[in-house]
Amino acid sequence: MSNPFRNDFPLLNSTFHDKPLVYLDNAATSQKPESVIKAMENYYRNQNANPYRGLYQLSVEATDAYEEARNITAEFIHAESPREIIFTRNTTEALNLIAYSYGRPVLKAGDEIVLSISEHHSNIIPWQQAAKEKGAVLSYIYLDKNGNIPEEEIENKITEHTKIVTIAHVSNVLGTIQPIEKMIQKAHSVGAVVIVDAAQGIPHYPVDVKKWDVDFLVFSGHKMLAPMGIGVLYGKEALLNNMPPFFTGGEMIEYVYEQEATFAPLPNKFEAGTPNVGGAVGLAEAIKYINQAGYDNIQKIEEELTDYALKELAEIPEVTLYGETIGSKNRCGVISFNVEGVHPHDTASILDADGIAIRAGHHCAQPLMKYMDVPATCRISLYLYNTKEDIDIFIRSLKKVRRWLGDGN
Ligand code: ALA
Repeated sequence: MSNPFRNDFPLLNSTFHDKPLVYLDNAATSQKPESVIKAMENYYRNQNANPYRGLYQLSVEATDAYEEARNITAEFIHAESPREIIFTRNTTEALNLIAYSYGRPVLKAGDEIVLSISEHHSNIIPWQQAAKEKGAVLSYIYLDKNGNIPEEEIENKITEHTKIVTIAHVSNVLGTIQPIEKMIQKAHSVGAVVIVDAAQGIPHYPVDVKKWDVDFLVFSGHKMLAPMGIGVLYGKEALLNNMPPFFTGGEMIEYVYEQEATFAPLPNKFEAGTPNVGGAVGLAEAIKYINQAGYDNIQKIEEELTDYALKELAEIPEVTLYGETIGSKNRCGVISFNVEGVHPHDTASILDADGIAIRAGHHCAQPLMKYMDVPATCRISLYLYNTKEDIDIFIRSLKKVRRWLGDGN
C-alpha cells in the first residue's frame, strides 16, 4: 500500500549518506512538508519585517501574517478567541511560563501539584522549582503495567489539597493516551486548574479545548510538521488576564515610566521581544496540511503501522516491549523497547549505520525510567508518512543487533 503523504516530504525522498532515510524519531521532531518549507521561504522572500513596530506596508504585512497564524491556531484547537493563543518557542517555554506566572502566585505551603510519573522533564522541573519556592509538593500519579493511569489513582491523588494538575495527553516514552477528560473533571470538582501537555498528542489527535474545558494547553510546532522555535500556549482568557508577564521588554507594554510599567492586553503581554513570525507562518501552513490530510487518515495509517511494528517486534525473542499491547486503542505509534544484553545506545548506532533514525536513552523522563526500573530504552515513533517498508527495514536491521552484540549468540 503506497503512502499518500510521503512524496510531500523532501527529506524522506532523498538519499541520506547513500541510503534511503528510514525516519522513526517523530516524537523528537517531525519532518516538514514542501508546503511548510515554501510558506516560510515565501515569508522571508516577500514579507519579512518586524511586526507591530513599523508603520510601513511591509511591517503591516508581517503583522497580518503573524496574526493570521494566531487565528488559524485558535480555530485549530477550538479556542474561544485568538487572544487565548500565546506564541512561545516550544512546549518547554510554555510550561515554564505557566509555572512562573500562574503557579507561583497561586501556590501556598502544603498545596499539591498533581502530575504523572511519565511526565517529560519539561513538565516536572518547572513545578519542582515553583514548589520549592512556595513550600508546595509534587504528588505523582503512578501507572499500571501497561503505562495507563488507573482510575483509583485519579480519585486518590486529586484531592482538596490539589491546586494544579499537569498531565501529558500522550506519553513520549510509552505512547499511552491518558484519560485527560476524566482528570479535568476530577480536578475541576476540587477547584484545581489543569494543564495539558499536548506536544505528543496534537500531531496525531484533534484537540478541542472548549469541549475538554481545559484551563491551559501547550504544544510545539516542530513535532507537528512545523519548524522548530515556535510553540503554543493556550490559556483561558480570564486566567491569562490575571497572570503577571513572564518575559518582559519590548512590545509587551502599554506605558513605561521610570520606575513602573503597565502591560499590553492579551496576547502581547506574554510575547516580549521580536516574535518568530516565520515560524508562526510555518505553523499555520502545517495546521492547513494536517487539516487537509485529516486526523482520521493520519490515525488509520499510524494504527496499522503501530500494530504491525508491535507484532514484528514481539516475534523477536530478545526484545522486551514497554507499554500497551497490540490492538490497544489506548496507545499511539511511540514504541519503547530494549534488546536483551545490548545497550540502547549501541542498538541505535547499529540501526543508524543502516540509515534508520531512532531515539535511545532516558527520553527526558528519568522518573519514569526509574519507575520502570530500566536505565534507558530504544524508541521508535511513527508519523503519517511512515510505511510498512520502513518497519521492515528497521526490523531486519534490529535482528542484526542481537547477532552482533547480544550475549550468548
Ligand atoms: N521531547 C522530545 C522527545 O521525546 C524531544 O524525543
